[in-house]
Amino acid sequence: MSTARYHSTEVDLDGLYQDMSEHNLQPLWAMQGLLTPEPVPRTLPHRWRAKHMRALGERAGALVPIDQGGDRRVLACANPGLDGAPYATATLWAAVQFLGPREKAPAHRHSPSALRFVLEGESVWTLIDGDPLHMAAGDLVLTPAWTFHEHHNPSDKGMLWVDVLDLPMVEFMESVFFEDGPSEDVEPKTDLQSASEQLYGHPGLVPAGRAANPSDTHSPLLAYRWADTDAALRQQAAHTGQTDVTMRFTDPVRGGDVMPTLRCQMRRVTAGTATSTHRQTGTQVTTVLHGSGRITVGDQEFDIEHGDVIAVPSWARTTVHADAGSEDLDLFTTSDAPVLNALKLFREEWS
Ligand code: GTQ
Ligand code: FE2
Repeated sequence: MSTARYHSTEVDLDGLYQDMSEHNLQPLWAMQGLLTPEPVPRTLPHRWRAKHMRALGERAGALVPIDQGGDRRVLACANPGLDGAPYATATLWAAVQFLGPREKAPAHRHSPSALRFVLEGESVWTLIDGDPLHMAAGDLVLTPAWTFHEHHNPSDKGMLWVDVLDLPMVEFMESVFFEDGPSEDVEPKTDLQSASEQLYGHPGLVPAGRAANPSDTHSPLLAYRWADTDAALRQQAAHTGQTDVTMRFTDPVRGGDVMPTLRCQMRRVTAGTATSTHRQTGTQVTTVLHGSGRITVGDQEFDIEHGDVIAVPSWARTTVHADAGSEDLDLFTTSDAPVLNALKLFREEWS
């Protein structure tokens, strides 16, 4: 493997480029598209349709038992701009995970941070460092970096959710670590409330004298329940009279985002209305929980409905239309904004 060889019609210069390439050196003066006036994303605007993912997931369920086909029945959203990489955007992994009746995805941990956003069902428990977290439609469940996690479905109904991970960022920083968990065959505890929610799940209250672990950089609250998110959106809309409202999921102890690399927000667009246009640096992945409509991302327009996943490239303008005569459009979005913020790269614009 050697580096790119630059060319010139001038014989001396061409010879210089040839010799430079032999020493793996390149001339900045001949490069183009390096310091661009604005971001030039490789990520393309894209929509993965729920109906396709569901049909293919069901086929995988029949063909790939979880114990044989690997640990997790996950269909990764692969952005067509990323040369075949299994990434939804340049910075975010997004996937749909299926867990059939009585299936279990075994314990493991990894340096990338993860979250699950539940599309359907209410039969799965995910254990985060042993703490059992129930998963039901509309819930957000965090799997912070390096926490052990495993998924159990003790029911006779299948279940489906969206995973988002910061894996592309961690891979880019050449810092991926993975470890299998101890394989025990004990049935997990299935308390209806996790320890994390018992301690940190009360609005405006955190346990005094029980400082969150100072080495933790993530929210000690690991589940954000749909009933709370729904009420917050409904009341924000009622109070402000706005037809486009957003709630950000935050760390109840430190304030700020739920995990160091990932920002999570839920947006509600009233049926029959359109939003103004927005763009931000960094990439986003959006999942449709309720309603239907259209989203314009850059120069693409996509019809969207429950379960669809949409990739938004950096600095691409987005506008949302919620269908009239349908439910309000509820959109769950994960972005890399905390990372861009920390690096002073975050910009956003409404128009
Ligand atoms: O459920 O633990 O989509 O480790 C990718 C990697 C899900 C998981 C993914 C994972 C998981
Ligand atoms: Fe995992």
